[in-house]
Amino acid sequence: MNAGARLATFGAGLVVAFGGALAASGAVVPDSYVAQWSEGNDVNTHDENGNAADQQPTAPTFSGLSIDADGFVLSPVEAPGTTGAAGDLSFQIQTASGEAVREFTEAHDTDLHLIVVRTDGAEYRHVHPELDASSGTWSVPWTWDAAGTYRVYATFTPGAADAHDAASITVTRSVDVPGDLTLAAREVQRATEVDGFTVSLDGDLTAGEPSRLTVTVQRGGQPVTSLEPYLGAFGHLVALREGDLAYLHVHAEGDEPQAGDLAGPEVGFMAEAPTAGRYLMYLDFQVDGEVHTAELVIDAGHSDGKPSNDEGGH
Ligand SMILES: [Cu+2]
Repeated sequence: MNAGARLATFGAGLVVAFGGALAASGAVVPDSYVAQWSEGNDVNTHDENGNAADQQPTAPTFSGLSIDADGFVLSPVEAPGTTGAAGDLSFQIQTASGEAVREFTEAHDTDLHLIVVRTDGAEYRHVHPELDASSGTWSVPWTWDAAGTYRVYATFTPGAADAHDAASITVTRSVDVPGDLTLAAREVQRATEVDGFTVSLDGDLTAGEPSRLTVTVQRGGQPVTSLEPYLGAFGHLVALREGDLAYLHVHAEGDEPQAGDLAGPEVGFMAEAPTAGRYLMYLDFQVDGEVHTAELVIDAGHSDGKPSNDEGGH
């Protein structure tokens, strides 16, 4: 699945539409949520009622740069050795002394989120492996479609189910897949097409500040109002910093939807870019029971008011 290669690039004119689109969206962010962001809290630590856990006021707004975090380690990743070979991708979350962790806490409808992306930002996948509780090994059926060096991110919350004030943890490793390689250049892309949907992104990332982003989903020129809940929100947005692929925490706005709720065409997110520069964004959204992934690229500007480079390109 290399959606990036066949995606049409739309004009940068959408950039300036942000103010109006936001006003029209009617998206509401609870004041408390904004306050938490202003204080620099990692809102990933919220419990199931959306209340932020009172901890880690200085937590960084990104992670996913290390094989270990908070005493948990991503084991070496087992996967097919070549492209096209069917097999499993498997790994363990281990303690620092190498013991497999077997207890996890559900977050966003699952115990562990696995993101796999090639280092150029192509070949993105977001899957939910299954845990063999007896061995502590997570696995998911796997076939590499293309050669390259991949970053594997596991995001999870360790501990028993009542540990709802625990922060989620992201650990990462690189996996090499041999073969002929064509790397993709990642240019700014504010809108894209995937599976017949047009997905556009309004809003600007500003280094060091919470930034509101609005995603709009259309099909055949018509707004899509039948977005279904997916992973505890009406869309799941992952942002990676180009250059080191640091993993940003992005949070959907609003209360967690209930089964049967529908939304759209706009979904709001809060994100904080630690630095200026380019960010690779991946939106998973669900319509009619099917999950689609839109790939978008935006630049974060400086907090001194300098605009991002989005309009000029590189
Ligand atoms: Cu996930």
